[in-house]
Amino acid sequence: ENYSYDRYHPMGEIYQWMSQIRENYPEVVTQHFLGMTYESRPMYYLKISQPSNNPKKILWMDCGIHAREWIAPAFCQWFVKEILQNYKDSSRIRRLLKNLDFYVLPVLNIDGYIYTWTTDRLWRKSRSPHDNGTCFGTDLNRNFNASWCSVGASHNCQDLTFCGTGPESEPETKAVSSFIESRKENIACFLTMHSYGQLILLPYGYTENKSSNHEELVHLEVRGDPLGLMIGKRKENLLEDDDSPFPELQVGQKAANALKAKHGTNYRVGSSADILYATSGSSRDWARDIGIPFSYTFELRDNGTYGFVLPEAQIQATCEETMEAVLSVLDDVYEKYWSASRAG
Ligand code: 0X9
Ligand code: ZN
Repeated sequence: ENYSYDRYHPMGEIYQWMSQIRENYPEVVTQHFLGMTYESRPMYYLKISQPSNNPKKILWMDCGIHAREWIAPAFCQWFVKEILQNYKDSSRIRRLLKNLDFYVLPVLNIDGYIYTWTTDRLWRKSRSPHDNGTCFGTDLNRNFNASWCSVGASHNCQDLTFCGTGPESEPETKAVSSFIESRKENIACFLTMHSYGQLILLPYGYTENKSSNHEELVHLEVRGDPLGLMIGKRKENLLEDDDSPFPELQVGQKAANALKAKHGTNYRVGSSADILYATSGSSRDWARDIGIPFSYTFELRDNGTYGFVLPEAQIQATCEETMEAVLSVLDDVYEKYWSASRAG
């Protein structure tokens, strides 16, 4: 109720916030255990769900895979708050919740996040020990099973981009990937929130040579399309207009426009390898590889003035504009899956 969403919060307060939210909104929110961190802390996600007769899809959103990117967990909490405060009155949010359940993991890298509060504000990785305890931490966004440790990642534990001892070697990665894998047929949208850089990034980071549109089609064909909504449409798009930008790009660009309309903040949109740098083992590429259609990495404010240490005075505006972008993506996900097939 009186939680300050324009402040950063230590992990203990975020755990309390989750309990409070679930108690305040029992009819829409449930809290679920996902797994344990290396240091044996429980990982929970919140599920926001409304009863509906429609076959629902899932939005997955995680924040704080990188410990020092504090604005990301702040956004996950903001997002949950906004949805809960508005779902009764906002027809836009009601429409989304009729068709989508929201799964929100506010802090993925809990051990690292705590370490940034207690010891080293700029810590990035997890906290598992390696090389006989001489160095610590895996970059969890290099630890997924997507062209693991091939580019933009390191086998040396001293490095910021240490990929771990194998794909999914870290318990935090494993917890997320097992869960996503078990629900993948139903996940329509995968969003992973980072900072900084003001970017909306789409697959791929590990190669410049894979067209996401064609890949998506292949995956949908392989795994089937139980609702019968995607394959035909995508094929049609591809045949009719095959030099148009990929839908992921259009959807991302529209989201960046919606974001900018709020406070004037400029974002760039593109594939990771094209507009940022090559990375392997990222969660977003992995999500795409297992067939999740709308997969994005968001890099929130700023552009380097404060970097990871974004002042609390910017939390509200950052979250407000990011909310616009995320809702824009979700509106498009809704359009792709439901509205055309239902005549409005
Ligand atoms: O390097 C990263 O993991 C992300 N940047 S950050 O400054 N937040 O660490 C970018 C990840 C982009 N995603 C992929 N390349 N897959
Ligand atoms: Zn990051």
